[in-house]
Amino acid sequence: MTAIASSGEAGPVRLIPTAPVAVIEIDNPPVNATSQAVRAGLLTAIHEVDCNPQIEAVVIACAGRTFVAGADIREFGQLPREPHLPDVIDAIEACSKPVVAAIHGTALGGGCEIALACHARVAEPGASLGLPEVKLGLVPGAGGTQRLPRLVGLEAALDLVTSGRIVKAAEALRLGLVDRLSSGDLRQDAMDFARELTGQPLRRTGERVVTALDPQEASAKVAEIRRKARGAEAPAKAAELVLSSASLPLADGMARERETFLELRSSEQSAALRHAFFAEREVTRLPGLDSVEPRSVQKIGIVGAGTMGSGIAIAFADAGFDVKIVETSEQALAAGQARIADVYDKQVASGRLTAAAKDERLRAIEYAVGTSSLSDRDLVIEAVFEDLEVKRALFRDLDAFLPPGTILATNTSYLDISLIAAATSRPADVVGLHFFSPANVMKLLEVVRTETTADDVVATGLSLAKRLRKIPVVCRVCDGFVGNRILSRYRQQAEYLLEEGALPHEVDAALEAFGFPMGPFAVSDLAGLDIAWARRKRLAPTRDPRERYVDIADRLCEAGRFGRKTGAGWYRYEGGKREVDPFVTALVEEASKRRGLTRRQISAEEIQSRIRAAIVNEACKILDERIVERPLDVDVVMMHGYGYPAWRAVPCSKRTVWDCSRSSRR
Ligand code: T1G
Repeated sequence: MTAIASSGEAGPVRLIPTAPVAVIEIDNPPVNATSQAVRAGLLTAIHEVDCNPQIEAVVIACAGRTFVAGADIREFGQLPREPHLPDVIDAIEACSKPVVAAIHGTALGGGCEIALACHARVAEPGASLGLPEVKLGLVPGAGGTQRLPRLVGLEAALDLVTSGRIVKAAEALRLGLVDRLSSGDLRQDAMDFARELTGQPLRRTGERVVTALDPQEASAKVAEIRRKARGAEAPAKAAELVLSSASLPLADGMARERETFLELRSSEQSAALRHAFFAEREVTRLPGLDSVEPRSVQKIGIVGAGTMGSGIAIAFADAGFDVKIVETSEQALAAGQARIADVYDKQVASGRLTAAAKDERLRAIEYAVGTSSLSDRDLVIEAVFEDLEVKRALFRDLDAFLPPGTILATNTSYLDISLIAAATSRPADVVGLHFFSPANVMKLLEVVRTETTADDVVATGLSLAKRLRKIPVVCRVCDGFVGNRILSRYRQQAEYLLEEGALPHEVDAALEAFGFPMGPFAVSDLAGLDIAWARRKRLAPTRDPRERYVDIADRLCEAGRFGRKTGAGWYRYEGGKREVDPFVTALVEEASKRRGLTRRQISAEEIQSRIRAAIVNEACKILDERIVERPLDVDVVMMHGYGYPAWRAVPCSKRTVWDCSRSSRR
């Protein structure tokens, strides 16, 4: 084997010159990203193939776990170094001999673009492909917006490029993105296919023609993409580039694409999204825990089959754990079992789950009345009524019979876990695992450690999160931990704005324009106002009388308006449609009068900057109190717990803090 190097020594690309079909193998762990060395090695190898008369065709394959998963994102902050990926990819397409891509794992971004430039593509059935650049605030920068429509047509290309959606091999085959699925030996199948193509006219993707969309249909699609992007720049720019593939020659389209890519790569939105990408991975590594072995956990016990308990049971069953969920009565247990079955039925009905998979998941969940059947569990998590004494009593009972080493976890949202742990003889085995509702959907998991929680228990929380395919954030005990603590400040500022002149739908609209999926008042109506009301009433005796307290939500609850579930809350819901309610407007105006405030028009910009400042201010206090180790911990909580738009420069990024300090000086 000849190791092809970019600079004389063995590099990450080697040419295996087996005749008549050679293999170019990329080996650049962990995901074969197209670093400068890979690009240089690829270019050298493809030229070698072109010049070697013994080689009649070539396969591009990757070692390790995946085909090329994209350009090396870590290089984006540096000066671009030649050879640039578009040039390497053009050389692949221009090769005088058939080039076939052998795809396993995830061919993403630049990896998908390499595959697009090959003359054919073979994929393993378990492989997936996509152009997720918009999720990094970019557009494909090496021909994706021009070659994908030439293979799959404009409609499919618009969907994939502007959403960043990743498709499995079967769908890729249906779309024409992949030519064949491998029945066994991927490389051999690709080499056989390359051999078949020898001597035939080469199928260069760039030479294909794209059928244009009707101009009205095209502009309607771009408008819809822009609306869905809620201020993110990349999707609409990507749409324009994809549409241009129907009217521009390849070289012109590529030039325009490259210009847009370079412009976005230096944008603040892309810098924020790249920070978010690496933060989501860095957050799973806690300083001081990297050498700590997590405990072995397979059998999970869940106490409480309500909304949270059922969601947690589904999350663990989906991840392949053995689950036993218990309640205090047959009736409550049956209600939980029905709730779980309903979730799976909906997934089967929507095609997201097969009936066989549903049955397998349901078989993984056992049900029982009472806690005594949990004695064989490796970890027991409670999701019972949010009351400290109820939880302390439960942990005291569990502690009496659970074997040593079993972890006791609480799903409490607010309560002091140290006090719950103190009710047991094993405080080191007690940890918070705070799921966000719906627990089987939301990615965020707050792993809450007390001063006595053992390191290996915290490490177990991190390991469980990975198996659950969730994103963990380790934090210490305080009221509301990270997410709910910031959320209460966010909501408090939103209610101050009501007293000063804004209305609920104006605050919601401003924050949805900022990029949140839903404003705070609409979210409250969805979650139910009664839950927070119960907490406010519990905390009332200890509330600081000096702190400005807005009682509008209390008055809504006193009027029986708990949100969607009662047909009215901050809004009125006629047939499920959210409508502004004059009753609420009157309540808000009356609150201003009681506060002695003259209402004023408040702009969306003021609403956005005050809410952002409230979030950042509380985040800084959390960091100052060492509730979390790093600013990125807060960023990840806000993104994955509350839908904070990552492209806006997440709460604790330098840019946000600077913006907030500047706006507070105005
Ligand atoms: N560049 C650099 N490092 C990367 C990387 C990338 N593209 N992708 C992953 N890593 C690192 C990651 O930080 C982690 O490192 C390790 O690999 C494992 O990743 C020109 C411009 C491929 C589905 O957006 O979606 O191509 O933390 O923990 O869960 O048009 O990684 O161990 O030190 O995520 O198995 C487009 C991004 C780039 C794909 C694997 N490509 N990556 O998931 O492992 S822009 C992407 C992923 C581009 C072109 C444009 C996932 C994965 P560490 P991981 P995983």
